This record gives sequence, C-alpha cells and structure tokens, in this order.
Amino acid sequence: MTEIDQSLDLDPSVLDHAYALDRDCTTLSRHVLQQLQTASAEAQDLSALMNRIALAAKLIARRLTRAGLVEDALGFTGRTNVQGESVKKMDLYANQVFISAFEQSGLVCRLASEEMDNPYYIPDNCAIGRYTLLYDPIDGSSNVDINLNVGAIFAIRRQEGEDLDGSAQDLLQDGHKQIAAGYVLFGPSTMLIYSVGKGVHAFTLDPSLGEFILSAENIQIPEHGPVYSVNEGNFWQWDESIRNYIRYVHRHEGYTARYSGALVGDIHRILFQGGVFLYPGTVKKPEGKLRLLYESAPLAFLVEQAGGRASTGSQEIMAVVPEKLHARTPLIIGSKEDVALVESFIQEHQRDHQERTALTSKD
Ligand code: AFP
Repeated sequence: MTEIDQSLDLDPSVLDHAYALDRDCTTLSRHVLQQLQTASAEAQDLSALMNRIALAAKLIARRLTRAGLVEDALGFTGRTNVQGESVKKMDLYANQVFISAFEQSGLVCRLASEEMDNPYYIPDNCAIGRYTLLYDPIDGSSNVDINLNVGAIFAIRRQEGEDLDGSAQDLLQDGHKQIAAGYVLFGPSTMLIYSVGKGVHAFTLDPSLGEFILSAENIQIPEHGPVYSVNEGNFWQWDESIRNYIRYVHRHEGYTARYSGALVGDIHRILFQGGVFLYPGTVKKPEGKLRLLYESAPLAFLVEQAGGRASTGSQEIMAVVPEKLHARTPLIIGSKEDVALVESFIQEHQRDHQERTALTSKD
C-alpha cells in the first residue's frame, strides 16, 4: 500500500482489486487475437479491423461529448437518405469518420452504410483487403440533439467474388455470412461490444488512456427478463397478434417497459438484464423500420452469441436473405423465452386466421 492509500484510509481489498484491474487491462486488439487463438492472416486482419472500428468510435465519441459546443454537430443537414429519412449532421460526420478510418487501412475493399445509397469502394484496398464493413454510423440519431445515448452498429463480411460491376450482389446473403459484428454505445461512458463468433465481450473506453479496456467477458443474456421494449405509439398500426402480446404484458405482473429511441441502448440493457425488443411491421411500414444488413443481422449475430434469439416473428433473422442492400425486416430480439412468447402470439394469430379462412371457403 502506498502512503497516499494509507492516508486515505482505504480498504486494502478494494485497493487490491483496483490495482488488479490496472495490471490486467486487456486491449481490444489483443483480445481479438486471444479469441481466435491463431496467428492466421484472418485473425490479424480481424484484430486490425476491430482496432479501426475502435478508432472511429473514439472520434465519434469525442465529437458527441462536445456536440453542444462545436459548430455543425447538432440538427439536420436538410437532405434525405436513400430510405427517405432526414439526415442529421452527426449522421454524415460519423459516416465519414468510418470511411476515413478505413481508407488508409488496406483492410476493407467496400463500406456499406445506412447513409449511402451504394457501397463506397476503396479501389486501392481491393487487391488485398477482401472484407466489407457494413455499418449504421449513428443509430438513434434523434437522441443527439437532446444529449441522450446513441449507438453505432457494425458487421464484417468477406467479399465473395470480384464484384466487377460494383453491384455488391454477394452482400445479399444471410446473416451467417457475417464473421464479426457488434455495436458501440455512446452513453455516460463509451462501450464497444463485439463478437467474432466466440462469445460476446464488452470494452469500455478509458478516456484518460484513449483505449478500450475489457470490462465484461462472455456475456450471457438471461433466458428471461422483465423488460419489453417497443414503441407503443404504433399500437394502432400493428397486427392483432402484436397487440395481443402487449395486452398480455399489460395484464401480467413482472413486466416493465423501457424504450429509448436508440436500438443500441435498448439492446444493451436487454443483453445484460434480459427481456425483449420489438420493432414489428406497421401499416405504414409493413417490414418495420430496421435495416437487415446494418441493424437486425449484426445484432442477431451478437445476441445469438450471447445465448439469445432474434426473429422476424416467423423466421430466424440470421436466415433472412435480403432482396436489396437497404432491405428492412420486422425484429423481435432478446432473451430466448421472451422472443418465443412474442412468436407464440404471432403463431396463434396465424392459426386462427387459417381456420377462419378454411371455414369461409367451405361456406
Ligand atoms: P434514427 O437513427 O433515424 O433516429 O432511427 C433509430 C432507429 O432506427 C432505432 O435506433 C430505434 O429503435 C428506432 O429507429 C426508433 O424508431 P421509432 O421512433 O419509430 O420508435
């Protein structure tokens, strides 16, 4: 114990723990290599890729923490993206940060983002970097202007084929083609959660070191949790099956509603505490709001790695093959038991519908 520790009269066991944390600090790149337990070229690539994602996360976090003080961080650009949504200044900034972080890396041939109509190619990298980074640079961007948590979501896929015409057809494949996925949560602290298919691990940015340090390893999502996370303002737009599920949780003890407007924040809570997040189809958006390649599939990869599930209601998210780059899917994701409960209402409704149709066709 140091003199300062003695003068502060600190409990030695607390100090041991604090020093142990300092001594053992595991950085992200080292952790990826440990996970893959090989010196293969792909392990080196993934470690370097995660490092670049971490760099992008640090740059975005730095701007977010000063968003109210710097020019051009808050508000809208006046443009709409390929999905017809209003683009915020932070969306554009964060999108560009990912491009800049990867442009010099030699790792990635293409970046595909929610904010870009078509993938962005880095021709100089394509001879050596055969990966594609798919990402949502700022998830929940409406939270930026009110200083609430936002996120970024990412997935890495190998490029398959030459993609000579730049149509990126090889990206129109299911979620099993992802070799890594994760998200960054910009909250009171900045956290990066990732999986390379070997469990789910959380890192917290230590601003004094400028490093992401391992803070939770092998996260397991509880089989069931109290939280249901859904925008209930859409109740009038839902199918009767989803309304029945919501009526069920309203009438049973043990459920609690949490909805932040940023998917990453809601998923983060559920990952650690259990429960279910839903964004079902609505009258206005029958496929829901969330994009398969940039949001649903990466989070499905992660949540499955943590022992949870992700479903459209009738199909596993990981099995969905998108028809186009910016395809949307309904999403039901979280603890196994809670996802199954929502699905049971959908299945019951489908059975009722089939029976009614059979009866009317007999008449
Ligand atoms: P934005 O990034 O356009 O704000 O959308 C965020 C999001 O895709 C996801 O993070 C939220 O869960 C969901 O939309 C919120 O959408 P609603 O406002 O329709 O509930």
